[in-house]
Amino acid sequence: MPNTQFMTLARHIIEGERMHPGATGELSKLLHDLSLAAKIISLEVNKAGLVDIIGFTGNHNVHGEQVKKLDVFAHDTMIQALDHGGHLAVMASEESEDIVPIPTRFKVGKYVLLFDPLDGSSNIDANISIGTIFSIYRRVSPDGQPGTIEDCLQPGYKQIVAGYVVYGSSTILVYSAGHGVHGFTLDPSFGEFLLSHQDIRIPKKSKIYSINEGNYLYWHPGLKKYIKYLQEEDKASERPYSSRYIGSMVADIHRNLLYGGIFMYPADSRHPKGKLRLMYECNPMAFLIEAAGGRATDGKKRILELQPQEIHERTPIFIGSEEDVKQVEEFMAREEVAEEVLVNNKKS
Ligand code: FBP
Repeated sequence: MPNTQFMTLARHIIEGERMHPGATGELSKLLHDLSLAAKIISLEVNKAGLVDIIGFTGNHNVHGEQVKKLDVFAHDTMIQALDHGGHLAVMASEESEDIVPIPTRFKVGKYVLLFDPLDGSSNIDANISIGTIFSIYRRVSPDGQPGTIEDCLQPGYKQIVAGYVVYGSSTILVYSAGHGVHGFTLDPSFGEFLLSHQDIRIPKKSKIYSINEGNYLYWHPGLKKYIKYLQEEDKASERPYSSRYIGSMVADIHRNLLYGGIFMYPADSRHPKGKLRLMYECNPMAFLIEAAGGRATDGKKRILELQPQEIHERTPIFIGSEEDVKQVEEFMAREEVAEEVLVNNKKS
């Protein structure tokens, strides 16, 4: 890789495509359009306190949540930046109940884009980091035709690119096209994403856990034991761990990617499928974290191997430093065995 001092995102993508003989440059153009949308959203987020974009629209989205003005702005910006380039067959967004077809006046392409236009939106008004999450597949329906729901319901391991943009103290776009995970910081002085974090590797073991402990009462008994275990003192295993939870998945995952850590949004007795969405939150993050040497499961099964049934389906997720994710899986499995023995003993 040449001198990276002025490695722009555009150049990095084109250099990456050279590793794919037969690449047409379409993916580079698609990612370029996506980065343009990120720049526009970043500008609006940065001045959110000044313009009338804070607060609610008064409408509710497909999840029954109140929609924020910035959510709609981010959704519309993504659609407008990406619907006319001729690279996409179809899109799907957290803010749209159904798949988003490419307007018939534009050429359809061979890629499929799923995105969460503004993740962590409950934090917007408090000026806490929020983000955009994206996931790209190759279409499975015939070329030249409008894309279909089947194009959007592919298992995560079929992603060809995934990433996120975090709008925080600076705006950083992190992506992987399967060759490592790289971060680009937006230089607002000339509006370019420049390589700032090359080939990010997540530490195998960490000292940070991220989970909404307010839900403790409703958790799986094995998870309760695991969190108590992390809070005990033991120098050899570097416990107690530190608890860090921002409540914006993008911001929590970004921190854990750089420092190491385990992020968990489990199923619980109130939310049997957890809260986070498989297609445009968990799959792209799992693709990134695995590409950085980490692990991502639903407590048992690899997130990327889950076969999606619908666009907005939810899944429990345990993601981050490999050894930590394996450990929480062991705690929960042990509890289930104990539970089974208990039930069988009661029967006998
Ligand atoms: P949105 O995409 O609707 O913002 O929801 C997702 C999210 O905000 C995640 O970013 C975050 O990890 C989680 O919900 C926080 O949920 P909770 O407030 O229940 O801990």
